[in-house]
Amino acid sequence: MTISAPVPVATPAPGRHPALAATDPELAALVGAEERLQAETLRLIPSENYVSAAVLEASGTVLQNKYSEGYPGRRYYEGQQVIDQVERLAGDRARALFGADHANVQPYSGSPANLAVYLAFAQPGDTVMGMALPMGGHLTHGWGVSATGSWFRGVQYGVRRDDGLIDYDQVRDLALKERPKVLFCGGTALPRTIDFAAFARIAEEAGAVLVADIAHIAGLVAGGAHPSPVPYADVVSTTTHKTLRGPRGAMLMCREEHARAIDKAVFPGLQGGPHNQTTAAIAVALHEAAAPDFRAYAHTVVANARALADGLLARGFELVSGGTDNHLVLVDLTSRDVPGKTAAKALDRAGIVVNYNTVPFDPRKPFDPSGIRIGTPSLTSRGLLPEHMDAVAGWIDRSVTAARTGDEPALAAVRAEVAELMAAYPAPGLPV
Ligand code: DSN
Repeated sequence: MTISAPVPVATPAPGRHPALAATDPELAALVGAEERLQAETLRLIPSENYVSAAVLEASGTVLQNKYSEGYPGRRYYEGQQVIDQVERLAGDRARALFGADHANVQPYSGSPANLAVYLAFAQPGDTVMGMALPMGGHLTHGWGVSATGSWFRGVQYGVRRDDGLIDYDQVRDLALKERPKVLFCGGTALPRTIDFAAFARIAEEAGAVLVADIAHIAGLVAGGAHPSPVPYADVVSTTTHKTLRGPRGAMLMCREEHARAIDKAVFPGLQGGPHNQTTAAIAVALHEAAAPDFRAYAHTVVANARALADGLLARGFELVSGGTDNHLVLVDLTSRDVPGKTAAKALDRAGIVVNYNTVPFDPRKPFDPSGIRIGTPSLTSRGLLPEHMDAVAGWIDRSVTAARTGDEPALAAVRAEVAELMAAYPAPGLPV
């Protein structure tokens, strides 16, 4: 394997958490172990990333110490001279980056953000519509085991059996039949471009509020590597920690006409005080995402995913929808005769971190499904390029084969090769 010399992305100092080590060595050791794990492994979970050292610093500041229920200029606590500015900065940067009328940066994470959307636009028992979880949707898009599928009447669309793509005519038929109050598009295992204009036409015809959940692709949208839903959707919901590469948090953006309803639903409808240290770190991430090199990052994420998909296809893997347009690849392992969970666990032993995942029309149970889901946001943050993806596909191939035959030495050999490559590409924000 020939690998070109990497540009180091971070060289953090040793002895990184002295106060923590002195106060709680047990916890400090765990943090150190996680840092090592993140540094040494090839992390392919598409919803994960490496935040920058600046984002890490912002999320560990004394902003943590403040309570600030309410919104800038309208708080229920005094002493908000600085916090108001932090939250305004984050909101302004979100609006500027995505071109949205309004941004609420307070949701604690993606699920509370989506719950706030229901609170704003629906009553318990109302019909809501989203993509089914096993088809690539999210729990909070009305799936039965989630509050969103039990407090509301969730109707669900999927993808076509033959090509793994969304059938927009089918979505339209279902929406016109069911007349949902809220229609969600987006998901967690969708490898293809979402046609937001088509969803907007359907929502308008059906009289539904259209919510684009771009948690997975927010960084691609910000970097111009996926079309933006902002011109089409009433509300855009996103986490901030996936391709957007910020702290664990979320944002809701919407048209001006919905701003009051969304703000009221987040606070006081659903949440108490915002996590100000997270708001600050979101502001930093949005600042980073507005820089020209983030555009390059977003496009490289997609180029890497395509190259990885090609490498897997060349080795005979079956991919849902036949490939990818974005940051993720959904692999159906049925023809390899290895359950997804067995493969994911073997890959983990080989230093390659993925998650097992249902594939559309999966005959297996969600806790041991037929597929694995892999993505390129993290490895791209470490500086890997399309030229590296054939090696990654080769490691996945060898590990999946070893999973079937129980060949632990083969997994150990892959792990050593992975560690060697990762050592040459330091992780942002982690010790080298
Ligand atoms: N956001 C989901 C994921 O894609 O991992 C989990 O809810």
